[in-house]
Amino acid sequence: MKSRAAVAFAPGQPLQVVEIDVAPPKAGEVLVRIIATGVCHTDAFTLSGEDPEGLFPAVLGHEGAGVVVEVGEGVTTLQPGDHVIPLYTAECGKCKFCTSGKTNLCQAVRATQGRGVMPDGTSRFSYNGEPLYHYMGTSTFSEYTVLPEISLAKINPDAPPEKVCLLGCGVTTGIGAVHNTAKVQKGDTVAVFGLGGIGLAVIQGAVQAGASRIIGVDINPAKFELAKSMGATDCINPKDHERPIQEVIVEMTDGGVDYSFECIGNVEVMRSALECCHKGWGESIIIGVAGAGQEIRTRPFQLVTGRVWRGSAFGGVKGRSQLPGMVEQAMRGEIDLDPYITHELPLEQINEAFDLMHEGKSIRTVIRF
Ligand code: NAD
Ligand code: AHE
Ligand code: ZN
Ligand code: ZN
Repeated sequence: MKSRAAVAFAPGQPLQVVEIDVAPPKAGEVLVRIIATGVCHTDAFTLSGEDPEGLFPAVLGHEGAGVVVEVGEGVTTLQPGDHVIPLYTAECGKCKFCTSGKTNLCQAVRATQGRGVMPDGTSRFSYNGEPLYHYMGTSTFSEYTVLPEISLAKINPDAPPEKVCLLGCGVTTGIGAVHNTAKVQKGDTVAVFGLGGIGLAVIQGAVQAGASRIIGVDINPAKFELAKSMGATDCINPKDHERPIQEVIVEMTDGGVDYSFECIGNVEVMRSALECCHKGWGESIIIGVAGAGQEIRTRPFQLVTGRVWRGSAFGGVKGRSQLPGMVEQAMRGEIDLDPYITHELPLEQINEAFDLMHEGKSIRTVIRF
């Protein structure tokens, strides 16, 4: 079938909105009509050419919501008409990872996903007869996309797709990192580096957890007002200080925070985030994604003296079993999605969403098909 899609033909170039061909779902696969998709910094990261797994030409996008159109042979848990959120972290329920009880990082389709193809090694997308790569197993920048059954969470059909699409990545990642990865408790102190969609979701999660102090850090002071309205108790700009920002935070908090979160993808900031943690127990969670060849560093003494470095993908959330419940939370108002949506655009203007992000003017632009 034909589908309107924003295609990344080459790194560093704007997307091109064209009509592509989408092949029907094979066994175990599902054809989905995407209703809305957010644009996450990770899409921009891959488009920039910095992603070691980046492939071109590809249909990017991984923060969507839509409706099942057709199911392939053997699909039992979904049927046409079901409302779904695509999952870049699948949940097969059977692999060593799914059954470990220790991680959400299902590996059932991860290898082929990273190679831009479906589990059988082929693509369902083509343009002028040439195959296009899938992206993160989701490719939500296409009106029609094909996913493995295990990469779809079935959600309440009354949930508004143009809002709950943000649970496909950003909001779930931030809130989940607070509850599942850090396990922030009432009274804990928190520092959040980067006040974009992910950082704001960390703030929302920290408020839910009852954190006593939430320090937002960003080099763009235009982000402070929204961060404060969502629950940041303090906002600081590293550019306003001559000392390293970790020293400022350690002084503000009588020795450092209980938990910090890096929501930027900057390896220097990752160091600051670790080193602003309290001696003996402070934990720093890396959420930001850094480019090819980048490495983190600190003095090992930082770890010897009790600070902990962790990472979090999709907030540690198991998509098929836990995301539908988060959609219900959003419908009850326990997760507020409205503050994140600063802009809405049609697919034809998707490049403006990337511009707004790079200019620091948006939190999330939601693209409607
Ligand atoms: P964003 O662009 O909306 O926000 C990033 C923020 O960081 C901006 O407010 C920017 O001003 C700020 N910033 C940039 N450089 C800074 C610096 N040196 N010091 C302080 N602040 C700085 O991005 P986003 O969509 O919120 O994504 C944030 C990061 O999280 C990206 O790296 C993205 O790839 C990653 N991410 C990871 C996961 C995961 O599962 N681990 C999920 C989603 C996004
Ligand atoms: N492809 C990159 C890594 C990208 C990455 O870390 N992705 C996050 C999700 S970002 C969503 O906005 C993630 O879930 N990682 C775990 C995984 O299995 O990909 C690289 O460095 O190669
Ligand atoms: Zn994302
Ligand atoms: Zn699995």
